[in-house]
Amino acid sequence: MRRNVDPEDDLSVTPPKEWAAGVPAVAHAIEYSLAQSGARRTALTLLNINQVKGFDCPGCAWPEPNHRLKNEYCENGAKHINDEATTRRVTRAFFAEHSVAELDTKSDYWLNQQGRLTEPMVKRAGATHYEPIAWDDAFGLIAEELQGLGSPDEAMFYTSGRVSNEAAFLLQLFVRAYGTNNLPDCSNMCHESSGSALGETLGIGKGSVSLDDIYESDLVFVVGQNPGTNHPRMLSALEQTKKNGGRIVAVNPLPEAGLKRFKNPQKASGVVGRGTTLADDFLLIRPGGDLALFRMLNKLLLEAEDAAPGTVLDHEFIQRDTTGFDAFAEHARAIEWDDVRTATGLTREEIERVHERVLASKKIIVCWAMGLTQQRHGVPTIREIVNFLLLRGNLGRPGAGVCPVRGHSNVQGDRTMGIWERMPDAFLDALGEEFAFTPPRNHGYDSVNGVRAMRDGKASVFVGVAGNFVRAMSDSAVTEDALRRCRLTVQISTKLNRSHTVCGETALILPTLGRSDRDIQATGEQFVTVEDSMSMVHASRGRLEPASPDLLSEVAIISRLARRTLGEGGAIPWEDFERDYGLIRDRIARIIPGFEDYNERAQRPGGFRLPNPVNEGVYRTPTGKAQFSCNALTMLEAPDGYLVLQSLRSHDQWNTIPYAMNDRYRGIHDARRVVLVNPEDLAAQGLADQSLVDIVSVWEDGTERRAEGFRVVAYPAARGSAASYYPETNVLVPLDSVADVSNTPTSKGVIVRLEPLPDAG
Ligand SMILES: Nc1nc2c(c(=O)[nH]1)N[C@H]1C(S)=C(S)[C@@H](COP(=O)(O)OP(=O)(O)OC[C@H]3O[C@@H](n4cnc5c(=O)[nH]c(N)nc54)[C@H](O)[C@@H]3O)O[C@H]1N2
Ligand SMILES: Nc1nc2c(c(=O)[nH]1)N[C@H]1C(S)=C(S)[C@@H](COP(=O)(O)OP(=O)(O)OC[C@H]3O[C@@H](n4cnc5c(=O)[nH]c(N)nc54)[C@H](O)[C@@H]3O)O[C@H]1N2
Ligand code: SF4
Ligand SMILES: [Mo]
Repeated sequence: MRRNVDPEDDLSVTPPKEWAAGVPAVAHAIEYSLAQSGARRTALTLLNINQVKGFDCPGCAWPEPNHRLKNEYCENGAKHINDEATTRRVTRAFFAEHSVAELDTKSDYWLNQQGRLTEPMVKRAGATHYEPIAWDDAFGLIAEELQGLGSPDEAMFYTSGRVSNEAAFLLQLFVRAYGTNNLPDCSNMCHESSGSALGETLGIGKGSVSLDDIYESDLVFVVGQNPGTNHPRMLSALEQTKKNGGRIVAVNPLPEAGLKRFKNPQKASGVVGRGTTLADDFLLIRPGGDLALFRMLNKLLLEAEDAAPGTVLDHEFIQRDTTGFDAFAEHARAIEWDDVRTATGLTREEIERVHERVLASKKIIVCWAMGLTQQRHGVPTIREIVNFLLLRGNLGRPGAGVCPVRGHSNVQGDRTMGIWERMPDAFLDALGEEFAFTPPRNHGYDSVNGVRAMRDGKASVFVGVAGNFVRAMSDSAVTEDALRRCRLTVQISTKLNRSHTVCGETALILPTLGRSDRDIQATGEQFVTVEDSMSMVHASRGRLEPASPDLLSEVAIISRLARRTLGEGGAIPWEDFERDYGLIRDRIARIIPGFEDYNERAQRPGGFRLPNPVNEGVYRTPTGKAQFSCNALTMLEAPDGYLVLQSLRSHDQWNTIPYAMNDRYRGIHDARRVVLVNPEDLAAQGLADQSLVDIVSVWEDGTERRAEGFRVVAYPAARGSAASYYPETNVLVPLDSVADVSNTPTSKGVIVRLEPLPDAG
């Protein structure tokens, strides 16, 4: 399981940074760009990121402001785009030289550094190497496998959130016309808990706020999120909040630099000055303590209302827009300070200070990301946050609302387009009517159930559209074994990754255009569209010469595969869709609400915003109201000698792909196999700073999982917690360790012990 780390770890540690961004950030990005793509291409790519006539940044889902500057990107956006725009190439000669077994010993870093994929490749059953295959033969091979299955439910089609709306719409259409809802996606491992909790309580699984709301807010909570690394331009928005007099509360077990102070690289003051202090309060919470925190904040609000009736709660809103208040209020009052202290590790004073801020604020927004969603009780935690906002009517008005900050640049759009194993009947009805077929109704596999199905022999064909499923999923050993059991695995990818080396009996690599590549079809140059975290939909146009003349676009690959699998002449005009993406958008406009005049509106500067009914006081819940809920207190309890491990992102990686071995803001250099632990916890365990350990996780059924050879680093993290990078630590997350309701792997809540090793270094 352990693969070479390349380059070898050579750890050095400096004190964690107190601020994020500024000139070093930009300089680091340019350095990476030049190494990957040379000066001219670098200039061309950077000039086009997030420009009205350019392409959408393939990084995160944070929205672009309406008034765009010349350099409307961050350090990490520049790194992502240049990783795609690299001039390095993986050719047939490369695959002839390296066997699959040899490639499988290489690190994730090394695989990615080989460059862009250039032509379709096949690994035939029993073969040791990938060899070239013509596009038509590749489609024929997949079609034959799909047609030969006992049931369409024996195949699954994974999507990662970089896929455009057009490709995503075609994919789900193909998969449903073929006969299954097996559409697992990266959302299952990401914001599924947000979708579940918001869907239940507000009737729509999306955020309700816009960028203007962030600017206008009196108080923004940033919970379980590290924007300095993962949504860097969110810091510019928070800077604006502060400038307008708003306040920020950060809740996190790590004192993340980006939440503390920000030096804006787009402003002269950010380059030379001290920057803006962001978090007014920083709650260094124990992992998994957020449910207890928000329950206590809610109890304090109820008590404040008791003390001064009519002054604290928004009775009119509660009366008009919500249901379930009485039961909630009774339940909320039952929480005790002792339990909150144990669950959160926070003092009463810290929480009461935040409560005072809440009382002083008329417009509150709560932002969150993986620190909440990847906990076992992520769904009830987010429901409790909804309770918190409902109490004072912080929904559907300017400066207030829910803000799950989404990950991949189009992960939200993919869901809107129907990439979900459980799309509602209204969508399936409309789809079936438009294209004259009967979509299947039984729910498909999500990511966790997909692995179970492959493991148990119930599914044997895996098709991945973007992403790196085998490294993204939990329980690496189990997931790898499951994929190896498949008859056929197909990966539609831009770059080499582990999902190409851990593959089925027969395996295909289908190389495709990236966001930045020019996309020319029979009717001319095409654009695609994406939806950001705040429901803005807009066009994205590739500008660069494609990495190879043999690449097909995702739309072309899916259309041709559909024609081969389903046969010619059905009611779905696949060939026309491939020729003119505008025709795909016309169909989307006909069946998905909010997309009227799609082709025209997508091309306006900034695009258009999809309506969120919550902002009109409309709740698509069974009661037609926003739902208060009662959420039992759950906390993560590690036995003596154990810690709660979270697996997170370093500053120099994009999900499963390390770009370099550094995590600058946290002061980690030239190493990834590190685990950050509070010095007092290290002392209690008799471990010296920078000593070598295995991380061992224990699961309820008594099984143990091991990640070998990590250096402990004394770090000012919350007591009882540990942090280490993903994907190296995915081996520790049991497949059955999932969030209640959402089935999301609990990547942020793994109970582990650290076993000292004799130190060779
Ligand atoms: N540069 C870069 N940008 C990215 C990505 C990337 O890999 N690289 N990935 C993209 C994707 S797909 C996503 S989903 C987002 C992810 O964005 P984030 O959610 O910011 O990503 P993580 O690195 O997983 O960080 C989780 C944060 O939650 C905190 N945390 C962990 N457990 C808890 C807890 O129990 N309670 C609280 N309050 N906090 C907790 C951690 O300390 C950390 O600060 O980023 C997107 N943007
Ligand atoms: N332990 C742990 N596990 C986690 C997480 C965690 O925090 N901890 N986070 C989870 C989260 S939030 C997510 S979203 C998943 C991420 O899971 P994925 O989305 O599956 O993984 P990525 O690393 O983003 O995928 C990178 C690959 O995508 C391909 N690619 C890039 N751009 C394109 C493109 O434009 N088109 C195509 N076709 N392919 C492209 C490249 O080949 C590249 O190698 O991981 C999850 N897993
Ligand atoms: S904040 Fe996200 S979307 Fe914006 S430039 Fe940076 S990585 Fe790209
Ligand atoms: Mo994500």
